[in-house]
Amino acid sequence: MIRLAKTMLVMGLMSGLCTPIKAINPIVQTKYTTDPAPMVHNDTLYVYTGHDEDNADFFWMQEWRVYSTTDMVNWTDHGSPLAIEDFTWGDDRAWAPQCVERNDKFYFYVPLHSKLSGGMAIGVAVGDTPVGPFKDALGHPLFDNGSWDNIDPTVFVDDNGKAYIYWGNPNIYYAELNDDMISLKGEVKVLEQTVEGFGAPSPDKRNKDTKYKESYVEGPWFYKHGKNYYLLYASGGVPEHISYSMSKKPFGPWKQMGQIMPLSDTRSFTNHSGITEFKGQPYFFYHTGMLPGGGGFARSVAVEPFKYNADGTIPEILPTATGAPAIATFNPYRRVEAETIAWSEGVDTEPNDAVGVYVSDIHNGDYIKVANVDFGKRGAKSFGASLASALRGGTLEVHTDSVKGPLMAKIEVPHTGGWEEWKYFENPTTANVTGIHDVYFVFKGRKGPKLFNFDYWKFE
Ligand code: FUB
Repeated sequence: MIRLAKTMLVMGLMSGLCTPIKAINPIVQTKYTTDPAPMVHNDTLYVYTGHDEDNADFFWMQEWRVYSTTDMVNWTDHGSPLAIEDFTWGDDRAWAPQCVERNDKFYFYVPLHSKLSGGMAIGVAVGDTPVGPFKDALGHPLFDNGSWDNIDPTVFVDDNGKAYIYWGNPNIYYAELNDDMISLKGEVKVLEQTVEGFGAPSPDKRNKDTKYKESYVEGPWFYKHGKNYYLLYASGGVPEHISYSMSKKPFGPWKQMGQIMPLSDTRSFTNHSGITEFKGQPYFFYHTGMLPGGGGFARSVAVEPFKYNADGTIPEILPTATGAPAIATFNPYRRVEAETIAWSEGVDTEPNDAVGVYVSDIHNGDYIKVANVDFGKRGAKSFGASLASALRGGTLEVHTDSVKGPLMAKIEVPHTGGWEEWKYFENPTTANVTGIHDVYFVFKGRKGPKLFNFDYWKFE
């Protein structure tokens, strides 16, 4: 669990703003998240991430996670639908993933350490929904030759149905995928890097005494916008910034186009990017070390909106704490998973078989913010929530506009018989709130112990 005692200060410093309350970056505060891979499906934007363990001293990563949004400010935690354990042939390093859709199936490409070869390998899992469950599609790696280069797969399905995969550190590998998305068509090739194409020659041809500013390192992100193909990548050695190359064809020739996200003090020596367009707006995803306790092995995913230049090039994008503005209001008159969060402090999430992901580790003073909630013209009459406590519970207060804003509803949570013994509690609201507000679920109780777990809520 990540305690966010200094969060607001950090966010304020990062953005230079004095209104840190508007921070949405990093987009997940309950866990350290890495290597974002966005994907839009229907009306929802999903982000697939890695997960840095607390107190790690390397990328000892064990699972991949999924988060989604429909408004760009409130993110739902879908837990971890894929982990090292799902690949019998892999044993460590759940590094940068990407999930793509084809023919109503979702193909989840991942790098992980191979027990078979002793190097890194590329695996592919398949699922029927964007949030899984996912299963190893092959029972063996998609590509495994014993090399440590095999990390960070990126896949793109072109307008003509052809699918391509790129990956690699420090070499860039590429191949075409068959229509089944789980086998390679032809040989895997190594891309010849040049100064013109990638800011530096291929690694074995680089001059040791030359500093190549934009040289390719890792984390490719391959996609098309308009008539141009793009390969974004972490560049310049360590610490990394994000650069990109463009081409008129899927396999080049590539032209290096400069930096997208220059080096800045984000406390992470890696960066990893992904781009998608959602409801007509392009978004750039990346990671920083900007949560409290964050750093090189405790990274967090962030997002910035941007606009392509008229010629298709990408402008410089700087990390901010404010991130992307809301593109829709939030409807409170339905069951909402408690793990749908614009900002939180102190809490964590956990899964169980009965209810899926829920909010856990709730202590006195912790809170969850849900942004841009539209109560309409008439307001809400009652508030209900599904809660569980193995101890003496505590109080769930609902405030508007800030942690200490007007009280709108309150539930005294008793002992329910266990941390996963859920009971639904409902009370009349204490104030008639109309219009659009940020809502804060503020948790109060005895200092020290966990108070209760929180599964979902609803206004009537
Ligand atoms: O997250 C582990 C590794 O760090 C990724 O595979 C790289 O892209 C870098 O972000």
